[in-house]
Amino acid sequence: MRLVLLGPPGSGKGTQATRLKEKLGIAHISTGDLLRAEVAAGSELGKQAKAVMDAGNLVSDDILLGMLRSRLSQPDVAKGFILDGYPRNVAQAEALDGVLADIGQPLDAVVQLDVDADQLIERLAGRAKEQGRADDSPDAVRQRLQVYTQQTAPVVDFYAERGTLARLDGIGELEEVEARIHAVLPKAG
Ligand code: B4P
Repeated sequence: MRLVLLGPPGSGKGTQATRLKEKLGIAHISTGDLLRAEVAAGSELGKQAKAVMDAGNLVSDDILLGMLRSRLSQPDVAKGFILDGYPRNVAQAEALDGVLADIGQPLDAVVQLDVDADQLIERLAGRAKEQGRADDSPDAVRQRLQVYTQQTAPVVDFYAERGTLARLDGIGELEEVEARIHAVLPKAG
């Protein structure tokens, strides 16, 4: 299974990808986690990315594409993967097509988690209290939502036009949202 999870910040992409990874036995590739690992390691890339992320903006497409290519070349990806947080603009969606064509691993499904802005703001405020992530501050969240509307929402149309998109209600108990995702995934075999 090769799956892309789309949705605004706080829609539960990371939360659901973690659950699906266990059930489906496939790799979970979160570009947010990859970037945070670079920041934590204090690498040059991490230093460049930190200020951009903390302000709620997107890190450059070139950096992301390099990270993605390298992650997709690892052996665990052969069993399948859930891509969480990528693509975040149409240029990234087009780049992803190219990378997946190169490795002969086209997507099986694209799932969009729909959650309204009030609920997103509430969830991210909750996480800000629990985890203190700099990009969950009210200013950064406002910016992330704006970036989503301007740059990431067109990615939903990109996949809808190809007929590969399933749009789901991302509000509800974690188990309910997960069941909705399983229901739209193509059955193996
Ligand atoms: P991400 O790490 O992708 O952050 P996110 O959009 O906030 O996460 P997600 O939607 O996964 O929310 P989660 O499940 O955690 O990106 C962070 C930053 O990295 C970006 O702003 C950008 O700067 C950079 N970046 C990443 N990818 C990039 C790319 N491709 N290009 C450029 N830059 C990139 O859930 C959030 C909260 O909601 C949690 O507290 C969770 O417990 C709660 N929650 C989840 N499901 C719930 C439910 N059903 N009910 C109630 N609460 C729920």
